[in-house]
Amino acid sequence: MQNDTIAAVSTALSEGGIGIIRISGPDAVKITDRIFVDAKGKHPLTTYHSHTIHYGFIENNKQIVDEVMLSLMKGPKSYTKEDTVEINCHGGVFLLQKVLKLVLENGARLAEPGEFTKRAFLNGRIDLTQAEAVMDLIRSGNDFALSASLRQLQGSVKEEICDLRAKILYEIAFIESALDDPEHIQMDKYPERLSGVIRQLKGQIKKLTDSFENGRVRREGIRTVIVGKPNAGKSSFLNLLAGEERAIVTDIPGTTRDALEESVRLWEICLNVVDTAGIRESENPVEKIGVERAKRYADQADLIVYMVDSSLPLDENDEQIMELVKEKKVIVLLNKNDLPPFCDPAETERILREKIPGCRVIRTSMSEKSGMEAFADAVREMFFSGEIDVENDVILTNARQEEGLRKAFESLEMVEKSIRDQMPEDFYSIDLMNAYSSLGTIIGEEVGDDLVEEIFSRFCMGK
Ligand SMILES: Nc1nc2c(ncn2[C@@H]2O[C@H](COP(=O)(O)OP(=O)(O)OP(=O)(O)O)[C@@H](O)[C@H]2O)c(=O)[nH]1
Ligand SMILES: [Mg+2]
Repeated sequence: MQNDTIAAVSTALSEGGIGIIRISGPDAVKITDRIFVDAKGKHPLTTYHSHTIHYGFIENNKQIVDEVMLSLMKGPKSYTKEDTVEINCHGGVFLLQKVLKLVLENGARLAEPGEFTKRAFLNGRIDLTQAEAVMDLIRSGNDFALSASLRQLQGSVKEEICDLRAKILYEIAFIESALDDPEHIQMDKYPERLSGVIRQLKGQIKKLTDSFENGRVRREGIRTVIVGKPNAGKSSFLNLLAGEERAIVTDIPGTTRDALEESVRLWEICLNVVDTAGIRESENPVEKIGVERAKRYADQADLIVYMVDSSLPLDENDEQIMELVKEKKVIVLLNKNDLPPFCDPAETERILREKIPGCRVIRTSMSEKSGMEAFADAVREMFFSGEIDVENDVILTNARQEEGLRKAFESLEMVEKSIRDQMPEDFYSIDLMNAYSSLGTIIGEEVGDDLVEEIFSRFCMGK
């Protein structure tokens, strides 16, 4: 336990409704008691029970500084496991700073960035994975990152890693005891059995590593790829989403040649939108490359926006596109509905739904900027219903964690090699031990002090 008491403003410093000052450490109650009075002007803080909230005032030399609500959480049942007091002030940067200054003058020290979370970690309240999740939570720009962070906080990564480590430890223990007591523990068939275990462990690690990739995608947003024939209005759509003239728009079919990426926010959801070259048979070598690239992007998309010019008939190029995207999550935009349609839009819709099962169809006009709300609603609905959710397993969101997994994987491959080369059993345990400690770095067991410092110094102030 740390023996000093720290304090910081733990909400964003803005002219918001309320702001919170958090105080943690052995003297948290004593310090706050000096400046907090209840409605009767008494200093009752030391008589309050833990986990209670109180109305009162922050006072300085008998002058009221602010009217506050105060929460009291005595350790170990607090975030840091220490005595913690939170003062909910009325806000305003100036007032918050004034109250904080009073707290510091009365014996607390200003917390370093991330120091509350660091204490939570050092006091065993959370592991390193969870601590990093808090940091991501603070920073996360959108709700996907938020849900991933929240689940990490609940320790899903930790559980998975602990499970892996327990299995490895079992094998190490088995080998060690067999070497100690060869008369009673048989090793005859052991290499075969160990191979099986290693294969399974590698599979488990591989899954975690893959989820890292998804975690990255999540932070960046849903990979959304706009496809369609030339001139359908794809680049116009990107520009409308982006709110600026990102892509060149002309009435010449084949304007866009290269893929163009843009990050777009739809309320709480972040899309990573790629505008691509219009797909059609072409002899032009540059356009051909663009079309190939468009197809590749489409293949990797979480969400396809298929742009159709509804003033023109569906043709063989559309056939090709429908074939390309039929297994994807697709929103079809029947665009240019300011123009007379080529045929009854209902008929076009019917064909599209038949060719792309489960697709959604929205009528839009880029020139009149209509249909954008309906598009946003469709994306939200698909996301929140889980339809375009790539997240199903544990999600890793951090490069250091991935590094630990990679090393563990390599160590397990070394064990496999030793088995193949018929090396003596103690060779297995060396690499198993390495795998064990690499995995440990992910959850903060086996971490050097400097690494701990590094991670926590990246935290925001007051968390
Ligand atoms: N009337 C009308 N014209 C539109 C609409 N959307 C786009 N256009 C026009 O259609 C032409 C092509 O638009 P773009 O956005 O460049 O189409 P694109 O799909 O990116 O075309 P390529 O890059 O060639 O594949 C431009 O002249 C736009 O102004 C619409 O909703 N209504
Ligand atoms: Mg274009």
